[in-house]
Amino acid sequence: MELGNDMDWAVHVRAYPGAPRGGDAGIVIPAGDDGALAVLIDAAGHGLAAYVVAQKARETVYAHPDAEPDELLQRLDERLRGTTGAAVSIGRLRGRELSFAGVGNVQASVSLRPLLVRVGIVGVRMRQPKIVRVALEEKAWFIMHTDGVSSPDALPGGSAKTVAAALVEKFGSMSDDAAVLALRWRRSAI
Ligand SMILES: [Mn+2]
Repeated sequence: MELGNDMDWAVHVRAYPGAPRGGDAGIVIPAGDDGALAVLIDAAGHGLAAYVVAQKARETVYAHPDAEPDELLQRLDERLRGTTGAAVSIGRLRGRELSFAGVGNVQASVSLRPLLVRVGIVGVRMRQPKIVRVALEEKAWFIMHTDGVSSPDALPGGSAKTVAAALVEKFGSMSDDAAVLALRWRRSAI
């Protein structure tokens, strides 16, 4: 399977209006030509305090770019102990296979079909994360969004950058940080 650089992805974050920084953070780390790690973080609260927690989470993700979603959640749970914690959802893409796990209220979907996230707060109270495996077909969108964005009932056309920005604009709350991560394969494997 040759997917090359045909992954299209973007993260769009809008901090709580008036706050220069917030607790929502999205990360995509490409893995070779046919995969990626995608993480969306919503640290509890907003503003600078939440930003500091999100930065700790971000460092942990970059320190373990090859980790599976459940293992990475465990590492984040350890790293965020003593903080107010975060909701975190993680997708590991290998070719067409997407492995997903999430704890807390960062929702995820493939083609608008929700993926299961577990109740909890990473760093505060977390049960063993559960991996869900689904296929990510050509042009199908893997979308994650924080709870400052309500679940979309339809997806706009266009690139990942356009889609992520449009979802924050249309479904984002003005009383919380709002973030969307959008990722898809642009075309079929050769
Ligand atoms: Mn939030």
